[in-house]
Amino acid sequence: MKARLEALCKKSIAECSYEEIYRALMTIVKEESKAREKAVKGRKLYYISAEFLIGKLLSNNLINLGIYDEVDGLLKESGKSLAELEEIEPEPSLGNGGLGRLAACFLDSLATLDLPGDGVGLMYHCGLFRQNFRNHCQNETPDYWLDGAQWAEDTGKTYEVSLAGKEYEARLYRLDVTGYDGRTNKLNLFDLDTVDEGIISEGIQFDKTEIDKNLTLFLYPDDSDDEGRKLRIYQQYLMVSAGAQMILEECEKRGCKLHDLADYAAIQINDTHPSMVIPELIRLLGEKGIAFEEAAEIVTKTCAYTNHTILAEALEKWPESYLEEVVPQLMPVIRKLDEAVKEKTDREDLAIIDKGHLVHMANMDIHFTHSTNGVAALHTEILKESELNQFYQLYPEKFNNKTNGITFRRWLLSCNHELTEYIESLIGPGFKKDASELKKLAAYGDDQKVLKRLMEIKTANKKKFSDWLFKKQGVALKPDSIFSIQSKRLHEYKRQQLNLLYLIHQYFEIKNGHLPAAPITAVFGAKAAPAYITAKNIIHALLTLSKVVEKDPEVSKWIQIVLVENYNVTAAEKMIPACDLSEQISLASKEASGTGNMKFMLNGAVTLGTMDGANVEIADCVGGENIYIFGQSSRQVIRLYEKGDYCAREWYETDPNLRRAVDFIDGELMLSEGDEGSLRSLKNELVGKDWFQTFPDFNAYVVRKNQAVTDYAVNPEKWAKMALLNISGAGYFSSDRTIAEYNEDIWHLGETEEVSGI
Ligand code: DL6
Repeated sequence: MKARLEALCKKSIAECSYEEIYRALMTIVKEESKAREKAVKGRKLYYISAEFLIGKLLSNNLINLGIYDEVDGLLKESGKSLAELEEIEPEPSLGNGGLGRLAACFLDSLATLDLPGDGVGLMYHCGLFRQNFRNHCQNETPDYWLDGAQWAEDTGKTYEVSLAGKEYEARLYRLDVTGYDGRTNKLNLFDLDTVDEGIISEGIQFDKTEIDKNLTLFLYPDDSDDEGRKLRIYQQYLMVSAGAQMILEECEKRGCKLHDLADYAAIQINDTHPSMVIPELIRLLGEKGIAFEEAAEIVTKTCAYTNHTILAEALEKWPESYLEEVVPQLMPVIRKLDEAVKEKTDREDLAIIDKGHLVHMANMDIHFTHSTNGVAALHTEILKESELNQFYQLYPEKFNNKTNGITFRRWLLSCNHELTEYIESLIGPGFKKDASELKKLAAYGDDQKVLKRLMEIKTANKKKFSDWLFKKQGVALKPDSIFSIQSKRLHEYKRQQLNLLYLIHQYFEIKNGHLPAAPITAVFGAKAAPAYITAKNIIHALLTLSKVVEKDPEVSKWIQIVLVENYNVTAAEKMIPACDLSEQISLASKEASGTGNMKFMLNGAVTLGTMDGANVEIADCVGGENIYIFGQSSRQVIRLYEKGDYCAREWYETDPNLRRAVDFIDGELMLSEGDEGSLRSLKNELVGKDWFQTFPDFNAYVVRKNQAVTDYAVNPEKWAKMALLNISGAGYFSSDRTIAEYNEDIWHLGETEEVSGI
């Protein structure tokens, strides 16, 4: 390895700059990955997704290729460090939240399990946006992560895509996805040569009508106006049309007669963003001479759909007129699909095109794919029993659950070396390939030496995170406090505002001499969608409160509130190993699954959560005594919505503690630091609506969280045992398990051959 590196750099490692070492290592990774490419026999998966939140690649690839330790040693010998090397690597900005990170974990697991499966998506030039805080507010600027670099391989291939009657050339870029001891698959990303970052002005504003220049600039461009909504359709169609052409071309090259497409390809539609792949494939098959009915059947056999949310506003519905304008070639197909459905049933809630001329993408997905899955047991039950019950009655055989998972390579082996080594010293290396082996750790539940070492590793990780944050934001943390972390997209249903109310409550308690059992460091990582005003108001309230607390010497001894700027995969890799208490406090029934909850437990944090999403299964795996559950059940919540008589104001008026916390939001102290309009509006939103029922869960949350803080402070052995049992109970949440289930029940992927090929 040393000779190889030095030959590439043409000098000794000690003399190389980090840039030179980085480039040389990426070349070695490329060569090693190439050697693991294999041809495919039978079905290959195409996972189409608007997001792939893959994170930095180098360390993960070195681990997957089995050369991490060697490279680490070589660098150390030459006075260099892999950690510093990582600093110069750009962080790909191709995703937003759990949905995109899940897609990245799935690619890793597919390659690790030696399954043929590629990703299909878009090459965004500026990602979502870069977040910074100014005047206690979120500010957005473009995330120029690509910075002109040739980051993925230009295949030289282009596909013609017709948008609003104009032809565009979608260029195909490819990135290797190398599994842990497995095969190499590809991530296929499309882009237009004409996209021009120069049209961005004032933060992340740009002319939404200049399609040739703006099409792949941003992920999820602002859709608060008609132009923005149409731009989403433009983007989605570019992705699915180029993707569908590529898939058909690859299959035909492998000898597929298109009548047998389903024997060669399985297409997983990740949420509704890629739904247009259904009519597009039917259209393309039609061009190749296959009649509509047969084409629809082939596509139904080939495609499967994953639902990631029950939030109605996130299930896309496009006005027929927008689709007519942007993709007129698809509308005849969509209308025929709709007619086929209407021949079967006259139920309005099953129609693809409703009476208001809205096209329901999820409805099209369920009718014209062979599988619809939810992403956690509770989520799937809710889909079957209520949200999609009308579909479940029609197609019970299509519905199935695939509880999400995470790749342990990135979320343990790569982000927490100390813990990984320690686990290996206790139970051997088997858990790296077979996550269920983590169960063996439970045998050490009463071993004081092991528990002590586990807590030492946690403290070391808290210090590391604190050093990293100090470098990045100039904020110093206290590693002897309890680190409670809530990191996820900012959304009212995830209830960062409940955490805010708790912290205000604690502020009053401390002022009144009721001190918490341990100092609390409350860490948040969250981006708010730029047009989501309430989410931005919550960020503002948290930042303002952080300042108010910091300025109060009495309170700041006990509480520190920190928002990590520009939360992304790299930040998550630092935060998660440092967490004591994992905040998973969504309103029960609203979080489809969550995957942060899994990453935290795997790294020895204890969950404080509602019975929502995968928290329910986490509770099953660790046992009720190793998790802090609170709040209304999903049944209670659903019933309350059905009755429609939830009145936040009544709770506010009858609970003095709650009222005191809510009134603080736009009280004198907060107004002395923050913006009156924003704070008032947040308070009014809560008292007047509180759509995600924070108030009914407030007291239970306070009690449970205080219990956790007390256990942490007063009974460290109990705490350490809980941490250990969380790690040992995490095996089920490996994405290897999830992918094996998808393959077994939905994809049935083909074998691969040891020949370098496709
Ligand atoms: O399935 C991945 C991820 C889940 O873990 C989250 O619970 C869920 O919110 C997320 N869904 C989305 C889709 N849109 N919304 N909202 O991001 O998927």
